[in-house]
Amino acid sequence: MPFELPELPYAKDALAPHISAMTFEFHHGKHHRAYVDNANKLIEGTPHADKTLEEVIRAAHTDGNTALFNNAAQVWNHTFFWHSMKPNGGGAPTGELAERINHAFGGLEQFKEAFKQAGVTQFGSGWAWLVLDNGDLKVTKTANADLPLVHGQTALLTCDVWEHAYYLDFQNRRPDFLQAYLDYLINWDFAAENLAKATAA
Ligand code: MN3
Repeated sequence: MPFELPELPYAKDALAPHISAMTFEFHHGKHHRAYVDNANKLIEGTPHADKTLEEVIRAAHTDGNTALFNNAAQVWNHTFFWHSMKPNGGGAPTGELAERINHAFGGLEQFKEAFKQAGVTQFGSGWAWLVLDNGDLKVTKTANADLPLVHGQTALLTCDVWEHAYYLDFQNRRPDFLQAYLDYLINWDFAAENLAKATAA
């Protein structure tokens, strides 16, 4: 079954003024769609055609199939990124996630600083992540399409720091984009769901 471009989990103007409808028109409508279309072209008629997206990502990584890995991983990364944000996001985590954030980073403000630093210092294109790694929460960054799935980690949240993610709204000010993500957009409910799934397994 070919992969499909998932709908955004909110209206494309729902995260304005931080992320504009225009950004979503390009980022979801053009960039994300292109990754879906390219991945589908690369799996058509191959043994990958019947695999899940995660299976394709792992296989392409193992096989060193860079074109397929990049496109399939970017399909996954973008879907995960849309859910990592919500209208009226931000605020603070609660419950077990809040306890784990405090334990791992010393507090919410320290987490936000570490996450922002990861995003700002990712040279060129990539992603900042909150992950579960061997039972511990960590902030990481990856280049280009790389993702926690192939590093034995479970992703809890991500922010896209490719220029196409923020240039229309923030121009070159990547730190301001990351600050807006952390203060107004971050979806702690999604992170808590991902943590619950990972720790129940
Ligand atoms: Mn992107």
